[in-house]
Formats: sequence, structure tokens, C-alpha cells
Amino acid sequence: MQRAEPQDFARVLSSMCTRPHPSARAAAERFLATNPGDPGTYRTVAALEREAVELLGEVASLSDPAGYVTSGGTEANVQAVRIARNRARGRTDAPNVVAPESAHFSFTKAADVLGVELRRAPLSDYRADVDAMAELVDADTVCVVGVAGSTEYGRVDPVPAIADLARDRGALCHVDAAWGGFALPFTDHDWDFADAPVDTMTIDPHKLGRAAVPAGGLLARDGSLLDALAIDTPYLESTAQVTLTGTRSGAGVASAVAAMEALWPDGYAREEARAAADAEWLAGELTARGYEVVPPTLPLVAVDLPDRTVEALRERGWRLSRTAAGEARIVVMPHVTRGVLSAFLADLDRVE
Ligand code: 0PR
Repeated sequence: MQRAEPQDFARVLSSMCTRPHPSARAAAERFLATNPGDPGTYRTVAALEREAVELLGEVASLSDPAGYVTSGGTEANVQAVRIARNRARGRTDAPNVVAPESAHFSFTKAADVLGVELRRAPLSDYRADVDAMAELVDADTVCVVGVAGSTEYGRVDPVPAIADLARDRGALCHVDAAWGGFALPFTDHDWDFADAPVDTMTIDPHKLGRAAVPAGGLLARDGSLLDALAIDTPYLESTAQVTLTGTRSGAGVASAVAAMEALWPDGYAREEARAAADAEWLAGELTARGYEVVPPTLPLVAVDLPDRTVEALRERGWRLSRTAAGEARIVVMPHVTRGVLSAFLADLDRVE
């Protein structure tokens, strides 16, 4: 690879990752060759991981949090389902997980690798419909999932009602705030551990948290939930491991701490306000041009553009993805500034 450079973010509207915060980038470089998977040997990064979990707990309103820095939202979701499945051993031979249709495809992977049935309930106005979910819950349900910031439309499910449903039926409640988790504290949505009896949560520093990839987050209300994941590690100094991967990225852990120290809470609050205003502005501009827009809740705008328009924009270098229903998705990440959006609209006007 003759000095290949990573692609620039200037025209990337489809990504849930962004430029890392400068101190997160520097921390990632410093910790490149460390392995928090072996905390007995790599003690500094192990201590940093405890700090990362403390800080993630603050973001998600959980005092005394348990958890770890995962490789991403996928691993955190897989592990949450694994906790629920393992804790229900002896109670059911045919475990199932009930999730809204909007749940990320990582739950399909979780169901596949864990031998769990995934039941998806239809939505109502792009959010989980708790009555429809309740119909799918039965005695074999081990986990009920809510999404706080859906991948396609940025919607926030009614987490307290979902958590009540889980509790009433003896299942665990998992909230997937992989993307939304760093914006939601500055909104009036009920989504965190203080709002409801949530058991586990996915909240990813490498998305809106502005850490370097890979840095996902799994939080659990208490350490006993993680015990369901522990396996023995006979030849390491530490005697058990709860993570899915073995050797892990110390760069992700260190950069997560650096980003959260730099940005929690004021930096994230400022960015949430900026992104919310710019998403509203973009939605207004698109509506004024006659396009159908799914109004943003979190800073993600879905707009119905003709196929040929999306293709023409892609040819001009814009990286745009589509929802399953076909709308173009514009994720207003920190690199997607008003200037970027203005340039996008100018190109949209040119190609129409
Ligand atoms: N949960 C939610 C709500 C997500 O949106 C995602 C990823 C995950 C879990 C899984 O997280 P990891 O990808 O960290 O394992 N959502 C985006 C998606 O799949 C991820 C993404 C990121 C896509 C950057 C593109 C991209 O450039 O669409």
C-alpha cells in the first residue's frame, strides 16, 4: 500500500463514525500496542478501562456501573443477549428475544451465534410498539430490547414501558443506545438507567462519543449480570474473562477515556445542540424543495429522493446510504457541518 490515505470525511453523510477528537486520536496512538484483554500484564490500560466504564456510567446515569469497552455495538449487543440467555439456563431450552423491527442487524447475528430466536415486533410511527412487543413475549423470552436512537431513522423507543414489560414477564431489558447514547442526555427522552429498570445497555464511544474505532460500550446495572459471561482463564494473571474477544484494542479504550474527559458533558451538549439545529434546518430546506422528509428526532434526516438523484449525488462523491424503505439517510455527525450540508444542497439543486 503505497502510502494510502484514509478517505476524507468531507462528503460522508452515511456514517455513524466521525473524526476522532484530537486528544482521542493522540491517546489511541499512545496505546496502540496494549491489550486490555490481559489486565494483569497491561495494568495502565486496565485502569483506563475502569475509568471508561465510570464515565460511560455517568453518561447513562448509572452509579457504580459494570461493563467494558467492546469492539463495537455488535459485540455489546451480542453480549447482552448472551447474558440474558445464560441467566435463563434451566428455565428454558428455547430462549427468545423480543425486539422492535428497527433493531440493528447485530441482533440477527446475536440470535444466530447464540442459538436464540429473534422475534421482531412491528413499529408504530418508526418506534417500538409496546403492545405489539407484549404479544410476542412468552415464558421463553429472556430479553426485551429497546432502541434509543435507531440506525435508520434516529428514533427513540418508549424505554420505560419496554423495561416494565421485561420486568413483568421475568426477562432482562437491554437498551441499544449505540449511536444515540451521547446525544440523548441533552434531550428530554426517557432512555437511561435512571428512567427505568434497564439491565444492560450498548453505548458506543466510537460513534457520537468521538473516540477512535474500535471503542464500543457495554454497561450493566450490576456486576452480577456480567458473571453470566465469565469463563476461566487458567494461564493469565487474571482468572476469568467476560469479554467476547481475547486480545483487544487498548487504543480504543484509551481514546474513549480521552474523548469523554475532553467532551463530557459540555462538549457533547454543544455538539448535540449544533447537530439538532442543523438537522432541523436541513429537513426544512429539503421540505421546501418538495421532498418528503421523515422529521428528525435525533440528528438523522431521512428523505425520499429519486434513485437517479441519489446516483448523481454519489457520482459527485457524496456517500449516502438508504433505509430499507428506500429513503436516503443523512447522519448529522460532528463532521457534517452546516457548510457540508449547504454544499450538499447546492449539489442536489445542480443534479435535479
Ligand atoms: N446498534 C445500533 C443502533 C447501530 O446503529 C449500530 C451500527 C450497531 C448497534 C452496531 O455497531 P457496530 O457497527 O459498532 O458494531 N450502526 C451503523 C450501521 O450499521 C454503523 C455504521 C458505522 C455504518 C459507520 C456505517 C459507517 O460508516 O449502519
